[in-house]
Amino acid sequence: KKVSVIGLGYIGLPTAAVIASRGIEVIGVDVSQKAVDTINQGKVHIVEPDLDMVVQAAVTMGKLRASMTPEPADAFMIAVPTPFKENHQPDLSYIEKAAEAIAPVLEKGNLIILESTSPVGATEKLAGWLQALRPDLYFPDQGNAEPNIHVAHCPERVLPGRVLEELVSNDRIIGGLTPKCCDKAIELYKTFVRGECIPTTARTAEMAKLTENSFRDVNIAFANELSIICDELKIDVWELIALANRHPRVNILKPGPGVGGHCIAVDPWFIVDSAPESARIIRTAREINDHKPEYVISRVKAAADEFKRPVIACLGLAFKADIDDLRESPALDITADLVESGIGEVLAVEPNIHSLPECLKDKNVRLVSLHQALEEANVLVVLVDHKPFKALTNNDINTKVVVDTRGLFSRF
Ligand code: SAJ
Repeated sequence: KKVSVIGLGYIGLPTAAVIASRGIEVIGVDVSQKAVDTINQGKVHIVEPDLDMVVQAAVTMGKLRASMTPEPADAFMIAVPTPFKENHQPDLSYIEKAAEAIAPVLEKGNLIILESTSPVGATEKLAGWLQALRPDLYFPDQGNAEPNIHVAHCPERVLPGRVLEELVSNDRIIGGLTPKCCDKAIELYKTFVRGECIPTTARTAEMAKLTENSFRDVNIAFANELSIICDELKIDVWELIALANRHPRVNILKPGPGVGGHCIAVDPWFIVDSAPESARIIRTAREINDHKPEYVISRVKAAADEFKRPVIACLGLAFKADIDDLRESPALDITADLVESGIGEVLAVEPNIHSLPECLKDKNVRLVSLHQALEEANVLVVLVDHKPFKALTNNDINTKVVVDTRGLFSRF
């Protein structure tokens, strides 16, 4: 058996490496020559705990190889990005390009799995695109009585930072275009997944993935709204949530500086786009979370106003704790905005990176150590709950004005 993984990013590469580690021949396909070369040397181009070891082992064993051109295989797994466009509409162009790339090498009996998070209907669209490119094959859901190609949507659900563990242990939703597609996909996932593989339709699988991330987004929006209400009412929101969560049926998530990453802040829009009139709480949650950085900036400006020469230390740039991923990070946006506003000197502390990202380069901001920030700053803005920041004590900060979006220093 041979498996081809299309897209060797945060999901595709770990998936390819884990399948290869089970002794199955895997060909990874990517449009980036650099990514392909790096992987073929047994190295990785993305940061994820233990991924380097697994990739190196798979390449050394000769089970994993990367290429820019697809070749025939038994199964194709598509793990390409599905971002949204300016108007919050899903951009399926990467899936369409993947379809164009694999169409020429498809053969009767192949299994095609869409792993990318997708709006409802995308798997049917994918089958339609492939059918148009390969009229000699029979795709499911295209009015064919007996399809000879199988298509399923099996959304990835792994948490960045715990990908290798969750790839194997999480349950998988297997959304086939037909029951036979489900059976074929389950057979493949069973080779490396220890969790349960649960069959359903492709549309339900698409919606399930979007629902999981929207559930988080709505719950975080509730917490973010509470944090603003509590500021108004002079209540410590962290104490409040801890107390409310003592109730056996209440489980509020944590407020923060906003919601980052490329999943939770994106996927709810796919539901809103599909059902704009009905998706009211989901849309509002997105707006509340997107507004939170502005609120934090206004709090920092008020804090800086207390000083003649404000020196503002932004603790954390990443989108969440203990990772180096700055993409779609509210912490980075807040820091960049404070730098632009010119209200004072800005220091950035991000222990997981070695140089400032492009958007902060050549600007009036310095990347400093936590120690240096504590020496120089009079305003501390806690944006990420990285481990070294959690270790700070009230003694370290009690001479500063602190805007704490992560509840590290709540006093109760
Ligand atoms: N956040 C809060 N408060 C919380 C939890 C999170 O403000 O209580 C913020 C984080 O700081 C971060 C953002 O939300 O900015 C997202 O972080 P996360 O760790 O909750 O999730 P992601 O985006 O890293 O990964 C999510 C996961 N989805 C769910 O937990 C339902 C993961 O399982 C998915 O595979 C991933 O999205 C994806 O690829 O869709």
